[in-house]
Amino acid sequence: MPNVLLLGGTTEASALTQRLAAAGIAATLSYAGRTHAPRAQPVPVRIGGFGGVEGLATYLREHGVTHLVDATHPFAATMSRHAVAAAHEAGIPLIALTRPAWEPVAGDRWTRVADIPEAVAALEGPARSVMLALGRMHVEAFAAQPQHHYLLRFVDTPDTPPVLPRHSLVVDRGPFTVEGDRALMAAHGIAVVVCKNAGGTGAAAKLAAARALSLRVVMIDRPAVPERHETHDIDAVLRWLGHAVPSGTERGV
Ligand code: 3Y8
Ligand code: NAP
Repeated sequence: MPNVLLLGGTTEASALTQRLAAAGIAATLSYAGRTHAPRAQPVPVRIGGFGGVEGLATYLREHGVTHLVDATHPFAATMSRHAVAAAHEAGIPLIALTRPAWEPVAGDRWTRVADIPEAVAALEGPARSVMLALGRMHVEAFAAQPQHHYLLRFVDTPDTPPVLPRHSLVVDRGPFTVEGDRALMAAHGIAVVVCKNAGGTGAAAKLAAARALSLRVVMIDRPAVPERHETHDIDAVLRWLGHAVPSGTERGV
């Protein structure tokens, strides 16, 4: 019987834990511990880093993990690199459950950039209202463009106020809605939205909202992750675990 370690923190990871619990497959969901109250899960949860590749390899061996599923966010590149290395070291199979990158559609006004520093550089110019839909970890970099009024959205109330001289803060966890994001952007007179190409459904609302308001979007491309067995389909993960998925069941997210 499989004993799965699932590296989580995404909508897809949460959808997979529901399917694993329903199938009676032993699984543990792992969070880094970035948020105060992560979503409750129908499987046991562990919270905190493993202590690098060695720590994860030791965890895999000591807990008799038979399958490693990396369902982390596409920008959690360090975790994904460690997962590939530790699975190899511990001699257990790994699959990544990811979501396709977002692609621009008619009406989108995207400026694609490679990383956070390029996103900061793309904000050169006169003061505007800018929505930083990037969470908490990268806010400091934007102090290099202090002329703007920034709208920030964090999962938790920060212990110390953000360093940007002019900012408004919204504390909200996704998944978000188009109506909600559109109203938020209109209320703050947003001219530009900065976001990561997260893909998936949990954060896509802001793209549709920006399109409806004809706003510029600075879209940060994903960091590189190592070659690995990868799927976008939850049913494929269950089949990979040796679980017969009846044909015609609902598709994974
Ligand atoms: C701790 C677990 C679920 C998963 C929900 C998804 C959707 C909502 C959208 C915006 C963008 C952002 C941010 C975001 C989204 C989902 C998903 C997703 C983006 C939780 C969660 C954890 C985190 C960590 C957090 C980061 C932050 C990033 C906010 C839980 C809610 C901006 C990414 O305060 C901090 O330190 C927050 C850190 C990494 C990026 C950053 O730099 O601040 N996610 N987000 C996970 C852990 O500890 O291992 O608390 O329940 C999960 C989710 N966040 O089960 O429903 O699938 O992507 N998360 C981005 O996409 O740019 C918000 O505001 O529009
Ligand atoms: P990261 O930079 O790739 O990883 C940094 C370190 O955090 C890892 O080396 C590991 O510590 C620990 N870590 C990361 N994910 C973990 C997990 N699921 N379980 C246990 N330890 C984990 O990671 P990140 O970008 O900060 O993302 C952290 C978490 O937030 C992940 O669960 C990710 O899915 C989620 N998330 C991130 C984003 C984002 O924008 N980055 C967006 C949504 C959700 P050790 O080296 O000590 O093992």
